[in-house]
Amino acid sequence: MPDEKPHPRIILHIDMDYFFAQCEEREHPEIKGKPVVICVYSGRGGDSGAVSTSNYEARKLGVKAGIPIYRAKKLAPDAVFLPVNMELYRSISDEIMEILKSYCEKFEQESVDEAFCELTGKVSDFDEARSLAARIKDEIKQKTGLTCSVGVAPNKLVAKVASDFRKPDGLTVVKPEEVLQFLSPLKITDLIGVGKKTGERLNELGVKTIGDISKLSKDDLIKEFGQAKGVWLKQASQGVDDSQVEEREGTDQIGRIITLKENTRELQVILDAVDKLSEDVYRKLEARKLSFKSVSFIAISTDLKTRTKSHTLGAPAKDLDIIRSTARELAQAFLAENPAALRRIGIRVANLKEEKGQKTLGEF
Ligand code: DGT
Ligand code: CA
Ligand code: CA
Repeated sequence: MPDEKPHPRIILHIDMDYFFAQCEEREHPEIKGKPVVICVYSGRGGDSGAVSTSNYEARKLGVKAGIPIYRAKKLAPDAVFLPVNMELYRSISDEIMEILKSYCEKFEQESVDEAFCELTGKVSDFDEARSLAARIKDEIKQKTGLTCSVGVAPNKLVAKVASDFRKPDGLTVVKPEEVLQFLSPLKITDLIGVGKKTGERLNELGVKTIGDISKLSKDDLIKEFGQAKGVWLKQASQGVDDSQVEEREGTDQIGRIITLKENTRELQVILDAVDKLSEDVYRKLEARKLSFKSVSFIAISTDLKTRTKSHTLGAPAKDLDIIRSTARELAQAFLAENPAALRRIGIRVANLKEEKGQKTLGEF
C-alpha cells in the first residue's frame, strides 16, 4: 500500500506594489509615469520628515522609504511629492481585501497592503492554486486598477518570501518539493523575521544566504542566538513554519465595500445599499464585541476616484441604528456635494474598542 502522505497546506500571500504611491497614481492619473514620493511631514515645517514610500520611477533615482524628504528632493527634484493620505489608502485597501476574502477559506489581514489566504481545500494542488492566484490578481487589477505581487507556498513564511520575490506584478508559486532550492540562494534578510541585529551577527559568522544558515547546526544557532531564536532560525532556513492563517481583519477598523449593480447617484438606490452595508458591518462588530467611535462613507466614482466622508461620535457606540443613520446622513451629504455617478460604495467604522460593559452612546 502506498504511504498516505498528509496533504500539504496551500497558502497565498499578497502584497500590493508600492502601495501608497500606487493609490495616488490611481487618484491622480496625470502623475503616472513620473517619480512619485509619499511623505510623512514631521509637522516642524518645511521639508522636515521622511519618505513613507515611492513609486518605482522614484526608487530608480534612489528615493526609498525612510530617507529624509530633503534628500529625496535632491535626488529627484522633478518628482511629485505628496503627503500621506491614509483615508484614501484604507478605502482602497478595503476594496482589495473584500475581493480576496471572497476567494479563500480563511483570511488574515496583516497590514494595510498585505494579507494571507488559506487555499487548502479550495484548490486541490499547486497548479490549480497558480491559476486561482492569477485570477485574483486579474480581478484586483480590473476592479481597483492596482497591481500586486502574490506568493503561493505550503506555509505562511515561504508564501511571504515568495510574494516579495518578483516585484512588481509578480506571481511566484513554490511547491513543497521546491522550498529548499527556492530559499537557499536568497539573502538572509529576505527571510522575514531576521532583523537587523541578527542579520549583522550572521554576517560576521560569514553567513550570507538562507542556505548558509541551514548548514549551521541547531546547537550552534542556539548558542549564538538563544533557544527560541536559534530553533526558529534553523526551521525557517529550511522553510518550516507551522503557524496558522488566523481568521482576523485589521483591528483598528472594520469596513465593507460593494459594487453597485449599475453606476448611479440615485438616492434611494444608494441608501438601500448603505442599509445593507451597515448591517454587514454591524454583524462583524457584534461578533467581535467591539464598539466604534467613527463612521465613514466611502464612494468610488466611475473614474475610480475615491472620496470619503467621516463622522466622529461624542462617545463610543455599538448600535446598528447609529451606524445606519450616520452612514445615511454622510451618503446624503456626499451626494449633495458631488455630482459624479458612483460605481462602488462602502461603510467603515473605526476607533474600535472592546466592550467592557462601559456605557455606549445608545445607552446614554
Ligand atoms: P513594495 O511592496 O516594495 O512594492 O512597496 P510598498 O510601498 O507597498 O512597501 P511596503 O509593502 O513595505 O509598505 C506598504 C505601505 O506602508 C507603503 O506603501 C507605505 C507604508 N510604509 C512602508 N514603509 C514605511 C515607512 O518606513 N514609514 C512609513 N511612514 N510608511 C511606510
Ligand atoms: Ca507592498
Ligand atoms: Ca507590505
